[in-house]
Amino acid sequence: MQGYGITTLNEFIIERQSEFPFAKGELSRLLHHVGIAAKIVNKKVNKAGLVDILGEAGVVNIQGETQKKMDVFADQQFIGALRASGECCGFATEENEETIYFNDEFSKDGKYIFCMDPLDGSSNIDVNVSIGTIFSIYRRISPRGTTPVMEDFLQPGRNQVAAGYIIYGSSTMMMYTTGMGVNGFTLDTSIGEFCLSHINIKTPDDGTLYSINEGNYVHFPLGVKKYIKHCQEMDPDTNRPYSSRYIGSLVADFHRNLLKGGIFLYPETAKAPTGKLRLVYECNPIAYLAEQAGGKASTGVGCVLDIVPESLHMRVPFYVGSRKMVEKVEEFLAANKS
Ligand code: AHM
Ligand code: MG
Repeated sequence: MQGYGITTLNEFIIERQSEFPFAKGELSRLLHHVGIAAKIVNKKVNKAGLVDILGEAGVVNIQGETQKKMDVFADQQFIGALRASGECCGFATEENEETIYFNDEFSKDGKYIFCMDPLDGSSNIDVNVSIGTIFSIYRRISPRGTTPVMEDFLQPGRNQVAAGYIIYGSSTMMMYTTGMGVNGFTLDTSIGEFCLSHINIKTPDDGTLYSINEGNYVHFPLGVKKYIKHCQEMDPDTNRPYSSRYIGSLVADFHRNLLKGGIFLYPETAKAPTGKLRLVYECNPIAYLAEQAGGKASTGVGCVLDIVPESLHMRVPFYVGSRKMVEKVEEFLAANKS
């Protein structure tokens, strides 16, 4: 579609493939299929408000299937599309306790592991607030042609070969990185294509937005409490007080802060003593994007991407966004150990 003055996601993926020596097109095909699944899920998400009006929810449809919950639908769409690509040998998702793989030769030959949160922030669907899909891709460690093993899934975030998210918002966008910067594509619904709209995104080194669920304030570590006060204090030199912005959808909160400059915080709380967000398919992909855009992601004591996951659904405290803001909260945490 370049002749028309736009670059589609597929054009871009193919162009970029030549930057990787020895690339055989497998990752390109995989990303292409992510784009297809994203369009299908987008269509469904946009219909969410109509479901009740049309009387679809919970009833048996014409094929005899019961209407599925939106996050289960998204999960199945992505797994289905990526299985069809033949490039993935295994999946780990928020919707499934165990890893998923298929026992056919085609799937076993896949080179990649795909981890995702198919519909993050799904409690926001019913109220027309932005939600997202987060994904992370690893090269398998086990030999091709065999069934994937747990070590394939429990790799540190540094090993990611690609990561990204799709935000279903006032427009639908896909942002992804393959380790050479972050690029963003906006879905043009009139032609049904993701079109390059944000090239090589760099997040501001410092920002004026902080995003945290302050309802949990009394349970936060002392360092976080003090950091929040720091954000609220007056200091014209550093543009404080900062503004508080919290949607409660990680993708939407991160996306805004990435473009405008800010920090997202989800510390440990009484209800979530090791944090709420999942390392493998929420924090790692977002951390990789943040670093690729010049930002930073921390657990408060170290880099998110360096952690070797202990289990598929492991949770960690998560601080991500503009580099200087993340470093500042780390300073507060180090100086106020409880
Ligand atoms: P989910 O995976 O069950 O949707 O939960 C993850 C979401 C994130 O999108 C968001 O950052 C966080 O939960 C909000 O949690 P809280 O409601 O505790 O502020
Ligand atoms: Mg989630």
